[in-house]
Amino acid sequence: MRFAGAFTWAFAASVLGADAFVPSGKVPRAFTTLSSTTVKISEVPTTPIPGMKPGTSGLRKKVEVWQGKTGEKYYVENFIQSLLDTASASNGGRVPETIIVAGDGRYFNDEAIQIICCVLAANGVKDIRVPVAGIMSTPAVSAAIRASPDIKGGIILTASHNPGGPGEDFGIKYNLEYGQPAGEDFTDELYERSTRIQSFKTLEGAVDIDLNAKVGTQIHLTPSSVVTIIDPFEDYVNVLKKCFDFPAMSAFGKRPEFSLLFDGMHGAGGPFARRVLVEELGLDESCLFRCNPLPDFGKGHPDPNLTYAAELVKKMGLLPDGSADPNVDLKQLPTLGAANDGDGDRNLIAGAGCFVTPSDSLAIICDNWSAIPHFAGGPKGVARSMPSSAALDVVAEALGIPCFSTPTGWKFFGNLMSSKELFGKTDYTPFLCGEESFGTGSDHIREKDGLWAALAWVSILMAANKDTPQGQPLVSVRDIVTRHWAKYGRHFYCRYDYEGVDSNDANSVMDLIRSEFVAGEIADNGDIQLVSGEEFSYTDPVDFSTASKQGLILNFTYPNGDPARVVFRLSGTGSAGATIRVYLEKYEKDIEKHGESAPVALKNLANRAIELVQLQKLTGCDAPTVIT
Ligand code: VG1
Ligand code: CO
Repeated sequence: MRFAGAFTWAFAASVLGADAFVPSGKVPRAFTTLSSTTVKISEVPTTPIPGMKPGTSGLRKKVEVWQGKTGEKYYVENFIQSLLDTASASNGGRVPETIIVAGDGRYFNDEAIQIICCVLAANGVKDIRVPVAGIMSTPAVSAAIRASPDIKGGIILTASHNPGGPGEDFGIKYNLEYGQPAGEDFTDELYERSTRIQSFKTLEGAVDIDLNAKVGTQIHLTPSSVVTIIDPFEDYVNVLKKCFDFPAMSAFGKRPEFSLLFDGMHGAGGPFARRVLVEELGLDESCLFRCNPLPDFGKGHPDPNLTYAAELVKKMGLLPDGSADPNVDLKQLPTLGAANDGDGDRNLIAGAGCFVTPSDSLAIICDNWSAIPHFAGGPKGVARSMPSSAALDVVAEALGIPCFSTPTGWKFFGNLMSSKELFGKTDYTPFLCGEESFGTGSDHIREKDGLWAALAWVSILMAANKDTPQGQPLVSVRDIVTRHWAKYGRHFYCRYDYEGVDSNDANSVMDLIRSEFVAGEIADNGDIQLVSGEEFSYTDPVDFSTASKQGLILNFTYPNGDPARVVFRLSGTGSAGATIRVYLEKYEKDIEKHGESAPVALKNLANRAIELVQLQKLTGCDAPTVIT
């Protein structure tokens, strides 16, 4: 038995309850050395398992697939061996000496950690670092990798915003030595190796890693491989302290007019929110909502958008379409609401009665860079994923800084952030970037960062209220957003997701767009007129690598000449079937029209585009599953 007496997820969940995470520094460091009983390295024959191709961010499958319950034994072992062989190949044939293994606490987290540690140790990885309880947010892993030059990679066990628990998703992401998600060159090679794997190495015998051991505990798996239990918080909190003015935020947090509500959605971000918001900034415990990680996320869908963060949305005085609920007294509501996804890298931002779209949030952070110490002197470059709105572009233009439009997925920002550091090219740091899918961040790490976005908004509110006298109502999130639109115009934005579509049907929609509107002649005289179609491909400006087929763009013109755009993309993070994403955007300069709700403002555009591409006919879907 590989992990006799292994730690169970139920225990992890209880450990992560109210007071489980003692702040680092106060944790007595143990440095106990435990030796597992007679372990033997064995090479186990295996056969390739199809479909191990990582998508937008890691490989995601139903947990039963990873558990080997669907007929394919050794799923985790095959994947990790292929991953490690790829990492070794890019390390001059030597296995990386130090790797961090952490997860978002979802169902199968702890069993997977045990299996992975055995494969790593058997392959000769000398120094394996695992956080207390096996739980760490994705941004914290990125920070830890960057803080320690020894760490050559991070294996992150998460399916991110996908649900967890039996019948739901599990996944594995891999981050490279500068903290960035592995690029397509790496994941393509990993996949290729997975198609010809013959054997993997693991340990035989009773290996039991007590994930609840104290920080500093060392468990020797082989004479040359040791697992060390690490503090999940320290490196990450240090990085945030450099980005923001903690003492000033702490003082602002004490103003009676200010309050914050943070929804951890029972993901890995919760303990980090507690550590930063409550223990560092001194906010009241009541600002934390669902901040205890649970293996099934409390049966929720840990995706912080208008549909799945419905409880927070309601608590912020919003209707499901993101507009303000007219029957709620805004004065009684929190000043700022924020939510994380399962692995803590996404964010939703809302004020009292004001949902901030991620694209607007990014543009507003950019415009308010002076409120955030990390951006001292102003950002030198910004970027957004192509389907995100152009709200960022107009701010970048006003600031006179480069603005890049990249394919979907955080891995495409890495080279831009590290352009000088790794390639000796143009320095774009401080750098700000984001995606419409509730991802925002900067070059403080190499991942999007949900808590960072919340702190960025606390900083913006703090700066906006530096002259607001005590006892007076604060300049609100809504004020900040409407002033931004008045200054730059509003980019109405919304996304329709059609989940659980048959893959062939989804592909036929994409094929139709390609043949009729990208390759074909467009002769449209509709009310909202289709003027052009294109397929997005990208050449990385730093290393010149290319990515093709990254989204189909349809450009429209309204009768009054206003431009609009609809992008179609297939999701690369699902675990079964296909999800069609339809991204809708329309620019409005007229301040009188800024008050309209986005889904209403975009309804005609959506109807027009969906009819043109015959989505209903080809997929049988009458309505989107998610509108956000
Ligand atoms: C989605 C988002 C994308 C994001 C990715 C990973 O990908 O659209 O912007 O980077 O998820 O986020 P896709 O291929 O499903 O559209 V996370 O927080 O799930 O790692
Ligand atoms: Co995520």
